[in-house]
Amino acid sequence: MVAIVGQQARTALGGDYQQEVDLPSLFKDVAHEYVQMVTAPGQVRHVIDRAFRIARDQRTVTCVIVPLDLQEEKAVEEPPRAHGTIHSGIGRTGARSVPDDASLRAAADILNAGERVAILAGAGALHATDELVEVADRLGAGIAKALLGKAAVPDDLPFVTGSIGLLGTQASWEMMEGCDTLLMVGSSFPYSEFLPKEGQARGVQVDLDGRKLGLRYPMEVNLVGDSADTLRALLPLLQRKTDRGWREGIEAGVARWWQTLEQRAMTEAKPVNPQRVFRELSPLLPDACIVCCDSGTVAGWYARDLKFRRGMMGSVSGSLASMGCALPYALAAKMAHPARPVVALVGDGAMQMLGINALITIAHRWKEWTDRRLPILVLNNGDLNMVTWEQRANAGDRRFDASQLLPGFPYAEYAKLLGRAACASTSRSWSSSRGRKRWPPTARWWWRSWSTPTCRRCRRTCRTSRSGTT
Ligand SMILES: Cc1ncc(C[n+]2csc(CCOP(=O)(O)OP(=O)(O)O)c2C)c(N)n1
Repeated sequence: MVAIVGQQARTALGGDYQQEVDLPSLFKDVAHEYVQMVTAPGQVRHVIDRAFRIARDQRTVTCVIVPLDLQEEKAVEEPPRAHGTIHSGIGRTGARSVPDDASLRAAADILNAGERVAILAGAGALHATDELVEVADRLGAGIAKALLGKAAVPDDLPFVTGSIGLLGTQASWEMMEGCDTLLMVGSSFPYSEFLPKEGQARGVQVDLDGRKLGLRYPMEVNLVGDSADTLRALLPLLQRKTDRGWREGIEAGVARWWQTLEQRAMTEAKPVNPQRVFRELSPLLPDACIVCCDSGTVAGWYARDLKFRRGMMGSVSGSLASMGCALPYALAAKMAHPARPVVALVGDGAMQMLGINALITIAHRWKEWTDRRLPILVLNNGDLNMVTWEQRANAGDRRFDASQLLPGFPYAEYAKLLGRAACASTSRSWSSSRGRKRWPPTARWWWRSWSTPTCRRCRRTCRTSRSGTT
C-alpha cells in the first residue's frame, strides 16, 4: 500500500501553522521502509516510483507526503540531465524464490530424522495449501495455524489442529508440547511460550523475508524462499514416515477438541452463549467468502469456532491487534473481490469506534459489487469485554465500569435507517427458539436468506442470483 497524503504549504512549514503536523515522524513507525516528503516537482517521479517499488517488493506500507503548494505546480515528467537529478523507471517481473540445493538437503535431513513433526503455517503460506497438505502427509505431521494463516489449510482436515496461542486450541498446544521437530512456514507468530521449549525440537523455517528467520525459535536450518516454491522443492527429498502413530495421536486430539468446542457452544448461557452463535454460523458461511474479524472476544470465536473450508479467506488485525478493523477490512475486501461474499464480525465497542461510520460507506457503495452480500454480525454485550476479562485474569481486577462499559446503540435500527436489511437477536428470541440446536427464528431467517439469497426472478433460493440481498 502506498499512502499519498497532503501537508500544509511549504511556505508555512516550520511556522507552527494551522494543520501543520510532523507527518514524516507520524508515519515513520508504520511506513518505516519508505516515507518521504517531496519538496520540488522534479523529485516527484522518482519518489513515487520508489514508493511503489518498495511497497511491492517488501509487501509493506510506504508513504509520500505532498505539500499543498507543490500540488499546484507543473509536473516535471522528465528531470533535466544534470548532476543531482534522478531518472527512475517502473515495472518488474515475477520471481521464483527457492533456497539452494544444499540448504534444501539440510532441511530435508532434519525433517526425515524427526519422529514427531509439527508444522506451523502463517500468512506467508496462504498460497501453499496443496504443498502444506502434501508435506504434512509425507511427514505424518499435523498443521497448526497462526491467526493470519487461518485460511492456509482448511479446518475440515483431521490433522489440522487449528489456531495456536492465546486464542489457540488444545490440539495445537499438545502437538507443540510433544513434537521433536518444528517446521515453521511463512509465520512470525510472536508467542514463544506456545512453541516447543528451546532444545526440545529441531527446527526448520521457511520465509521469504530473511529478517524474520530464526526470530521466534532457534531454528537449525533457515530457508529463504517463497513458501509454496520451497515446499515443492523440498517434497522430492522427503521420505514418507511409515510409523503413523504420531499423526493418529494428533488426529485424535483434533477430534476431541471439536467435541469440546461443541459442548462449550451448547452450554446454556444468559443472555446468549457467543460460542453457540459461531458454531451455528460456521456451516452457513458461503463458499469462497471472505471473513473479516475485529479485535475483541470475537477474535477468539473466529480463531477457534469457525471452521474454514477450502477457498475461503479471512483476516484480523494480526500484528497490531487494533480495534475497528473489521468493517474497513470488509470494504477493502469488497473492492478487491467484488464477486465474493464478505462477512464482518465485530464487537459493539469496535462498532461504535469506527464500524457505524463505515456502514455509511457500505450503504453508499453496495450497488457497485457483483455479489452484494456483506452481512455484519455485531456482538452487543455493552462491554469492552476482552479487556475486562484480561484485567480480571491477569491483574485480578474487577470490571472498572468507568473505562469498560459502553452506551447502548440500536445497531439494527441504524442499518435500517441507512436502507439496509437488519435484525436484532435478543436473549428473549434465543430462549424462545424451539429445540436446543436452533437459532432464534428471526436470526435464522436472516442468515439463511443471506447465505442462499432469493432470486428476484424465480422467487426461490437460487445460487445463480447474488443480487437480491445485502
Ligand atoms: C484501537 C484499540 N484500542 C484499544 C484496544 C484494546 N482492546 C482490545 S479488545 C478491546 C475490547 C473490545 O471490545 P468490543 O469491540 O466491544 O468487543 P468485545 O471484547 O466486548 O467482544 C479493547 C479495548 C485495541 N486493541 N485497539
